[in-house]
Amino acid sequence: MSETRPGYEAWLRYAPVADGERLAEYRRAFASVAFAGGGEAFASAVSELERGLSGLLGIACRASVGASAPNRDRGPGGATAFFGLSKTLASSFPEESAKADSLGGEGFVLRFSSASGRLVLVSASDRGLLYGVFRLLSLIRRGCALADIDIAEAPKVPLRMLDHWDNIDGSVERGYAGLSLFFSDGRLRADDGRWEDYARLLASVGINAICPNNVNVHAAETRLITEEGLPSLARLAAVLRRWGIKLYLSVNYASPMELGGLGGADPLDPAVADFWKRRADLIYSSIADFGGFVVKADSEHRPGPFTYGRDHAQGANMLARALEPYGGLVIWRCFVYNCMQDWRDRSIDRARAAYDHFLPLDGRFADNVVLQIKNGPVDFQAREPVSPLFGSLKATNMALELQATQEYTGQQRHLCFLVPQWREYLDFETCARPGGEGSTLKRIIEGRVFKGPRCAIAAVANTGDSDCWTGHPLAQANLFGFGKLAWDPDSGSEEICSEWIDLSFDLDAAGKEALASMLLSSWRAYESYTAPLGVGWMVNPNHHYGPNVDGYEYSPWGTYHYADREGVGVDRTRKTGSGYAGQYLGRNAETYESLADCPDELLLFFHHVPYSHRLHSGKSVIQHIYDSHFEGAEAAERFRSQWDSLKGQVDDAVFELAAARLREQSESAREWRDQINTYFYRKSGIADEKGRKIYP
Ligand code: GCV
Repeated sequence: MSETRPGYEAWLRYAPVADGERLAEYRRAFASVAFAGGGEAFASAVSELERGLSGLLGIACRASVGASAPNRDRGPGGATAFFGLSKTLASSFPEESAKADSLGGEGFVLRFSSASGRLVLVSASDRGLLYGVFRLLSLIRRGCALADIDIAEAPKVPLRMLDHWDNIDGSVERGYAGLSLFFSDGRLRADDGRWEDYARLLASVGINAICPNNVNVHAAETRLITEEGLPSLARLAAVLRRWGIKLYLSVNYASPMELGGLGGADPLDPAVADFWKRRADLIYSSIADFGGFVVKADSEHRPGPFTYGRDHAQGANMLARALEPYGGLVIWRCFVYNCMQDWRDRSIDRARAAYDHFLPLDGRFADNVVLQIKNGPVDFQAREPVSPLFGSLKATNMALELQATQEYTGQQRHLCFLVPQWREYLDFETCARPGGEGSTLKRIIEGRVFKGPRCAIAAVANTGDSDCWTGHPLAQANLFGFGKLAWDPDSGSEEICSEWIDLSFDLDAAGKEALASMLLSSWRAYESYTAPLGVGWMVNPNHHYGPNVDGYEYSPWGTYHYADREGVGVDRTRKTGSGYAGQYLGRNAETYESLADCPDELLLFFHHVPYSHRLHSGKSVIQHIYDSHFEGAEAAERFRSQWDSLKGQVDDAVFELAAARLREQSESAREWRDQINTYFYRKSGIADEKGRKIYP
């Protein structure tokens, strides 16, 4: 299937190793391969190794598979590479097996011994074995010397999830990569092999859970958890299971009414609790390892417990009790705010909402409830501060929700590599611990600061049925990068970027450098030609693509910039504004509150300032707006020529596809530049110091 679909293999290309010496070394190491173990993902690990070695080394690896310990000795009948579960390899490789056991269910030990010439991969589980095989294949693809292979690792975040916003008619809310991979025409699609390929791709970067349907659960999707919907979902779950991925579902909070014929969905009504208990029994009778529910309640017109005068702890805990006997989770979203705000009413600040709703409930959620919190307080803008719920919630399981689908970051028509943005969020020090150190966002979602075992990271998926999965071939880097960061939130942007490039393309050194430079500068470029200094929005309403400075200014959505002839920005200080800055802890509250200390890139998120206000950079706000918009548009133009320099080194169809998108990006960036610059020139009447063309 892949041959006819440009970009389909993504980073699992397994293109032949070119270095002859290395090739010979690898071929020797895999002359005879022994596998020992079992489990759902075990067969996937075996087949992936065979597939990978055939592509990379051109050898048909003769994996001998058995449930018992293979013969460790070399020589006739002995193997050169051993892959197995710790319980089966314990007698042959005691040290590696003990280490693997200490790493838990998803960890692995991968080691080559130069003395014996043997390679061993051990894990306590079949899933860990699968992750180890993918790691080994990526090392081979990148030309790593066998003698350097000595890895013992486990994922740092237990639940690593992709949330699809797919509707059962096949459309995808905020989807920019074609139609749904899962649904079409009101039902689950027939599996044409793509689910398996998708699951492989996700497993290769350690993703271990997906939710296939939109958090906005409409009438038809509500029926997924019925006798008619579940058998087909069980088909999907079976494919995912082979790749260590659990299936979750978004559910409609009003299901007791829509499916159960009840008069309401009050979480304290025993009939409602009973409805969900019976529903859980039904679901688990079809999908024994079902992950749980994702719930968007009392948000953007979705039903929820507020209707019954109940709070979200009562709502979530009622569902949690139904899933608890099966080990299921309730992933309860904190994206709760008033979307019917009167723009005239300056006392309401949407940014405050999640904290105001959820902080008072800290400690009241059941153990199998995880609160899923968007990275920022508003909605996945190019730049937002980290949600102040992180650090403030101390007795609640938390999931960080990122958005890989580029709703507000160019809709996969613009190149915007989001890993550097996510890195900044993950490194944010929440100041939750006394002394204000040791409580970064990454440590919180690893479960190392507060309540932990169920902490999670999730991204809204950027995939669909487009040939290359992500619409824009270079947007694959965001999917790859999300998996890598979820596995290890300390991974660096440069390292993720260069690994993705190495695995996905065959570029010479200059080509690698050009592509890395494009990717690594793309988020800041996007930020600089769109809404300035953290103020956000300024996009066309509804579809959110392209500039429209006042598009949301007089709307009910709570997304304003308050530009007038004197200045721009939202006063969120305690002293004179909405008080949002006070939701942060310790020095963060002080920093954001203070006009003098607030970082430039978030200035207009926290303060309303005159255009003449001096930034830390030394520029006035208006000059920054002009400069950044000229520079951003220039960067987008530069991306085109950088990409052009790769012609001939990249598959033609992939090259053309990306080239067309980069052309569109540079045109769109010019439009952003001119609309934003003209708007602020007209408002302020202040000319560009550098005398560049600003349309009057
Ligand atoms: C799924 C934003 C998006 C909506 C999305 C919502 C959410 O408002 O524009 O499309 O709905 O976030 O995260 O629930």
